[in-house]
Amino acid sequence: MHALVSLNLARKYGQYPFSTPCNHRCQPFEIQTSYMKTTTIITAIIFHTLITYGQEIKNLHPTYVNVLDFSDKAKSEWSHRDNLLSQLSSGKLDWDSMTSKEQGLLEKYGEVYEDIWDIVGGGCSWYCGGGPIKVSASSWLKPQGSNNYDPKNAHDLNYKNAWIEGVSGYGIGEQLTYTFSATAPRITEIIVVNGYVKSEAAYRNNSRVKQIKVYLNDKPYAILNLEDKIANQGFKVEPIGNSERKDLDNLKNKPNWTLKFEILDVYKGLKYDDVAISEIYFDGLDVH
Ligand SMILES: [Ca+2]
Ligand SMILES: [Ca+2]
Repeated sequence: MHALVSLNLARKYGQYPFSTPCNHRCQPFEIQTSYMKTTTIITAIIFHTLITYGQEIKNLHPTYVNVLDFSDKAKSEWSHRDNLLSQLSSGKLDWDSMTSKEQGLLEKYGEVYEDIWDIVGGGCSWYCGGGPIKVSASSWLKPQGSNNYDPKNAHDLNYKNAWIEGVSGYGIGEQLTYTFSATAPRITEIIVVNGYVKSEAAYRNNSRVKQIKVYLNDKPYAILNLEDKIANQGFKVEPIGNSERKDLDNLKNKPNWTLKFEILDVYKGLKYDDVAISEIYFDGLDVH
């Protein structure tokens, strides 16, 4: 009697001997097998995703951080430089009659830069070979007085004007997109001027970017980790762009390519949740 009860209980709870032909009583074992298969598949997917993600996306820190000086003292020196250059060009002054301090000033600031806000200057640069044909953004702040915060400000080669995202909160997920023609020279360095650098107060009161995710043709490419400084922050990258450049006709027929910069994390401003980027610009190959 006891043995029969045990067998019935075993049947009821799915512990039927494996050698017995399968029927509906086998279901608990099938469910267990199915569960194991599902777990194995999910684990494989997660593992694959981690490997793929790890291979595709680089976590980059700046290879240099060159601090910028927009203080009143620096502005006064630039103004003195402008005055000296104007006297030199009009013949009122020559190099030998300048004091060593004046000569030092001209050597420090050069003559290719238009003013203190000029990023690239009129000399030879990667921009002689072109640059992005368009800069767009997912949002931007409405103009305030004579200031605007349009996406083009992120690439006007001028430190004074900034792009500021226009959504409420800290703009996580907001994006800037740079479009390049197929013939654009290749990029080996992305340089970011973080925050609204036109003044110390504008920088501190507005928010800055801590991490930017870069997409190449909409595919994740790298994460840039930015320092909280008024500076040019340079990130070296493997050449981005078209490398087959000898056949110009063929190159021209290739599609445009894009670099997208997405805000991932921020340094919070003292007053505003407006996140600013004064400039993202480039250096690279294929020029001269
Ligand atoms: Ca700018
Ligand atoms: Ca905002």
